[in-house]
Amino acid sequence: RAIGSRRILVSGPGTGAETVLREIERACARYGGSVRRQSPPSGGERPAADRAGADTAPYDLALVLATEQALPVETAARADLRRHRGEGTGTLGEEGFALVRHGDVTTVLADQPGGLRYGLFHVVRLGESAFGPARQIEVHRPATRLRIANHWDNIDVHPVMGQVERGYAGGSIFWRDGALRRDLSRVGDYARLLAACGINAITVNNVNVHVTEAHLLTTRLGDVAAIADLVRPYGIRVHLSVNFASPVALGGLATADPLEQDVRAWWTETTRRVYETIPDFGGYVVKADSEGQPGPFAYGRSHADGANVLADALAPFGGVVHWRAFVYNHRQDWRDRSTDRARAAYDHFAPLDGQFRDNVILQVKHGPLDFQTREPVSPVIAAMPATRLAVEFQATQEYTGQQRHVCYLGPWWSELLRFAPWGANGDTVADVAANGGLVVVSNVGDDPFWTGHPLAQANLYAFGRLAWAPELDPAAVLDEWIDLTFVPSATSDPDLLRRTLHEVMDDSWRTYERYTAPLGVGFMVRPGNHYGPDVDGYEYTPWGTYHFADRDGVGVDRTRSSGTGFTGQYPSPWSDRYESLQDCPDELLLFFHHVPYGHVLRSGTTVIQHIYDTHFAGVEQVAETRRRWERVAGLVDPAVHARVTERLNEQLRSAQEWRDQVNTYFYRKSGVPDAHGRRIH
Ligand code: BDP
Repeated sequence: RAIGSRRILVSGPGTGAETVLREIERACARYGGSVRRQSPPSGGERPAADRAGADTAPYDLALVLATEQALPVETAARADLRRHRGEGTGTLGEEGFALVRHGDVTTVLADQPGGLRYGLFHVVRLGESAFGPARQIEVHRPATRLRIANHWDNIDVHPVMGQVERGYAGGSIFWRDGALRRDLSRVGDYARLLAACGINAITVNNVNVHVTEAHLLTTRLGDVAAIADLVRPYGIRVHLSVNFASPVALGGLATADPLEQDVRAWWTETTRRVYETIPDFGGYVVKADSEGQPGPFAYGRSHADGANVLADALAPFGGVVHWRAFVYNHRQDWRDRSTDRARAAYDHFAPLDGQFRDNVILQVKHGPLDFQTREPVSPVIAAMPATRLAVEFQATQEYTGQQRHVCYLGPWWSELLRFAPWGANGDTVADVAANGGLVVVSNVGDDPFWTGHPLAQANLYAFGRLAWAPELDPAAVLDEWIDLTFVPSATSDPDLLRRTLHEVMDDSWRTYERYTAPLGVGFMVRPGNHYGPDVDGYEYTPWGTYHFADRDGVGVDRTRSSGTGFTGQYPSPWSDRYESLQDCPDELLLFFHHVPYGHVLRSGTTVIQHIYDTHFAGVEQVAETRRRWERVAGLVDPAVHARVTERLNEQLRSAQEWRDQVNTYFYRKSGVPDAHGRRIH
């Protein structure tokens, strides 16, 4: 609408600019318009705008997207950018852009075509307001270089895990019936979608690399190349999860010992072939010595030895290894209180700081355990100043309702990214990840709504936006997503729709927390599929995930003074805050301390009463959410409304089940009745 019959100038080198042009054509077509392409005159003739002199105005331009070099005219926008650079802004880099509005022309300037693409998506987000009154120059650059979606997809359907491990959105968008899908149209759409969120890389197979998937590195490499071709126009690079034992499994060698010359040669040659086929290949992801995956421990080598071999093979081509820090003993003796799974990543990796090559990125889960609803930040993030670190988040809602429950994770991730491990004036988690990357386990599949629960799309969007700009307010990010997804202005009551979606989603992660495991204790889920409550399900297993509830109290003593010493893995001030029973944040109390049920929280309530109160409140909030959703029945696509309604019904059922099992369990253990006399079975 804002552009009408006026002109759009897109100017920049290569396929990057072509992608932007195509996006504009699609956008115009969507609103009933069309685009007549007009190439700049060639053969020594200078572009029309240039001949005419100083500004774009005579050409009736509404929107300009150009790399600075390729801008055919000297415009006010370029002058602004120059001035801005003079003030120390520096370059915009591969992906950054500047947005300026002068008179009635909106200009996106970039150094590289990638910046034009992100600039265009920014204009789309702004909508009509990008064409409003003049505005000051805005400069946008990603805070984090690598912003990656990991897919836990298998080519074959795994007998236990299915096709997408921990996938709640149908089958894989890449693989079907043991092969690359014939119809890959969704992959192209996915690339657009990722680029629009700000994500610039993907892995296309599970971190648990089974036999079929291991061959993606060699005999099935053509499949990876086909995916890379589809996502490249959107600036998305493809990485691959590889099996550490590939030299044996694929190369027929007798060993995968990283210090063996044959093994090094195998990785070098294999990697050279990968780059021959996919010149912009991103690199490898490795889960080693973890949950049954092979690794360097089998040969008495360290994880630095293991990672460096792969890194050396990738280095000549600019590739990186994401080496996962999720290494722990999953066969521990539950009777032995001295081992603590939370300690494992730090114990394994912190001593190796400084030993990794520059192109090794240690990929650390955000918490010390495993994507629970609430965990402290992993101490590894503050322990390895000489190592590039990437922080891993989980959009696929393994432990947060499996895309049957509404759980907008933006507020949680924002809190984690802003966390300052060295205290208020020190670097944040986002700062630490700037040079390594932020990784999200994708929640996308071949489901008609992409993510099973239509509202779970917001999590992928929020990850991309926060990875680009961690300082963004997650509620504002949600607003963007609502406007882009539901186009509220197209409905009869846009305010009601927007307000309702905020009411349903803003606090949904905390609501989920209220009716599930309390105060940071975690893992009260059903073993195996991890859905629904089973308070003692993991209590006597070898997985290292315990709550130690007995008749007197609950929680894991991870203090230095009397527990596992885990608090000592944090720098000051957090090591002392977590150590102290008085100062430890309530929401993490049971992660760090074993306390009696009568222990009074900082909030003034006892632990047992807090458990009862939050569980009753959580269920009421879900019931309220369902009522609110009914109000917008006429305002959204009926199919979306119906799917969300169906999920909310299940969420309410499940929340009641959680409430009843958790409350009853603690009532029976403690014998303490609810102070408000509510019925506990
Ligand atoms: C756990 C999942 C498991 C993954 C593992 C991992 O239950 O399926 O393989 O994490 O991240 O959360 O490697």
